[in-house]
Amino acid sequence: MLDPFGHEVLEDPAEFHATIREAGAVVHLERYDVYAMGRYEHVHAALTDWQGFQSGAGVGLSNFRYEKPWRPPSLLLEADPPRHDAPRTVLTRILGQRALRRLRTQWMDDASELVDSVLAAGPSFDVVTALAAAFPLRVFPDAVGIPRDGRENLLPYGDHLFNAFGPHNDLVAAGAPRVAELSAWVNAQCARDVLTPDGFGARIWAAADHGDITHEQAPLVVRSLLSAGVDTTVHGLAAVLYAFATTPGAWQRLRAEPALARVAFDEAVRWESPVQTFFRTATTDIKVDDTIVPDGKKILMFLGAANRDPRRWPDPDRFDLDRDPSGHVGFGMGIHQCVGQHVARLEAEALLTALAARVSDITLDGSPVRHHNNTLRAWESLPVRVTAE
Ligand code: OW4
Repeated sequence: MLDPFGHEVLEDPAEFHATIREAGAVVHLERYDVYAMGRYEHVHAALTDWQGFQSGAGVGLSNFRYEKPWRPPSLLLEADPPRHDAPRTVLTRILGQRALRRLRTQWMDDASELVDSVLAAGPSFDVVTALAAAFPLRVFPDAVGIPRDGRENLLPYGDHLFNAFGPHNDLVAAGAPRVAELSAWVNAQCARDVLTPDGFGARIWAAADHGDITHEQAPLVVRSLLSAGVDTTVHGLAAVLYAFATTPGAWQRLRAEPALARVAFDEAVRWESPVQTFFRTATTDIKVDDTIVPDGKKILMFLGAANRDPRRWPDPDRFDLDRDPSGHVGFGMGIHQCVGQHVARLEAEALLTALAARVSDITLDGSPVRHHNNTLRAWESLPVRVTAE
């Protein structure tokens, strides 16, 4: 069997995903001694069963029962109830749709300004750097409230973090030299006195004052925003822009009905699954179909395979604005489901709306280049040509 974290699969996982789905509900991968799932039904069931499939032993390959984590575990991602719940409740409120209302106008204006400046430089550009990365980096760090200096560290930190959920392969080794420096910078941005008084970060500290979490927990909750909030949205936006550049008629459809921007983004998250995989750990011997997953073993859930499982999705490889993508597991499912998804959707809506108002066509203009990461499905470069009005 191929290495799910090898370059061949990272370049194009489709065939490997089909093999995993066809092999059964759950299949033992000898190379890593983990149990893999690729069918929607079973991935969904494992994500929902937080008591049987825990996160507290880590959601990467490394098993915190036996191995020391490379950084203090996330209070959200790498925790189980009851400890998970207080930080989760705090972030749910701070990142909820109601709380985001005050950002909406500003982000729509920011997106328009960014798109105008990109178009002013000409009709051909790399949509990853020019838009998919530029827009989140323009709005999200300000919304958290971190200083301007050092923001170039956010993407490399996230890239390494998402590599570190996988095995210790060449990708992790390549990131290792900068880990100490990047972690020190990220951790320093979580302190109360460096955060602006009106951002998500300040609200997390205010929740500590209010007694909802402890003051010791506050910086780690801020760290979750800086860990999970940048690379994910960059690659999610790249995915939806790639979908539009390669799906005949899709852009015209969005132009005719700009309110489709949000469902387009969700369909792209289903279709590309920017977060491809997460692990869980069996808390007891668990029977899945005819296989016993032994207590303490890691379960590798292929979100990307589940999101294209033909048992669940008609014509799954098609980016289709007429389907209802809700129920996809690209944001996870259950108690850990992406707490920042409304932020991501708002970023996507702002960027797509601004682009649709000014661009009548978008096509590839050269060969796209994948960025390989142990967890993320990503683009290094996506050259496009647009027709501006
Ligand atoms: C996808 C996620 C990813 C990476 C880090 C964290 C969360 C965190 N969610 O909480 O640090």
